[in-house]
Amino acid sequence: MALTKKVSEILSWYSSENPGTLGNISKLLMSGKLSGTGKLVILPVDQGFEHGPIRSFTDNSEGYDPDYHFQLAIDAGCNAYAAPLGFLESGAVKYAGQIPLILKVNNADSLSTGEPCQTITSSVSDALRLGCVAIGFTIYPGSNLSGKMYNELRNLSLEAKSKGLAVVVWSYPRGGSLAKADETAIDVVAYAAHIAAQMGANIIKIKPPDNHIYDPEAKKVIEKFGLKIDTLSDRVKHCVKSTFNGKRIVIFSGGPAKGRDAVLEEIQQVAEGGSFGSIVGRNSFQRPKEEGIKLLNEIMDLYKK
Ligand code: FBP
Repeated sequence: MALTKKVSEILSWYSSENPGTLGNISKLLMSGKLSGTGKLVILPVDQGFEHGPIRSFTDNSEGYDPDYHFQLAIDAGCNAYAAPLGFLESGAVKYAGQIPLILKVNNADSLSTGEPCQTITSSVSDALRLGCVAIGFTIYPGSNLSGKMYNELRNLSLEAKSKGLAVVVWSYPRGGSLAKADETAIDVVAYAAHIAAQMGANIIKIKPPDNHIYDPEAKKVIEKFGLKIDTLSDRVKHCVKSTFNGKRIVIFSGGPAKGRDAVLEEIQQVAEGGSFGSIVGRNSFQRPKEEGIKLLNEIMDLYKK
């Protein structure tokens, strides 16, 4: 399929990558209902691992079935489906070739306590065997164990890219001296996005930031230069700028389930701020299927404007 001008422009920002990795980034950008627009809507379903099955799948119990999520992502026309090893293994043969897959190669559960950290749960070989276009990896900037995660990301990225895969990084600040409210502070989220870009992420996934500022030194700079952080769209603009002045694909997560209007209002602002898309899990698979598809399509429409 011929690439659109927009997708070619985006790929030009990744010119140090090999043809395999570039091809896989382009597969992500050229699939689903947003194909060719330079925007992405991805379905992530790792919440069963991260939050447990009761919290994740009881609202819509069809979600206990791994096939459900493959079919939801395909029927909704998402650019890709991201999940841990077990869910992908379960449907990779049945749905082979129907939607780009991202293997989430590290995970954390909600049962353990202590400093937040993710553990490697699958490999680059698994991703290749399952026909994935990318590995997905979470880092927790701020955690006292962030160095361990950065180091693992560095090694897995090197291997994934050398084998032609793309790398998607979930960059979620937490742990260390960060209080819960600091995890989405504008300076912290922008910093986390920048770290992921510096680590070579091809696609960066962050949470929508709020107007709280964590670091007093950053606050001084924000005030001195009158950086606009009042609206969500201002803050998204700042995060996009923080990822190499918009030359990295940065997308925003959906968060806990909320009403349709609240989801669309938030994503409208995220889109206005120049986001390259959204990654929406609970807000899609915790609704009845038709409603989930409708909402995902309404989200895609916001990115088509
Ligand atoms: P949601 O749209 O459900 O928020 O999914 C996005 C996501 O990044 C998932 O991939 C992940 O399981 C979840 O958020 C983690 O959220 P948290 O780290 O806040 O528990």
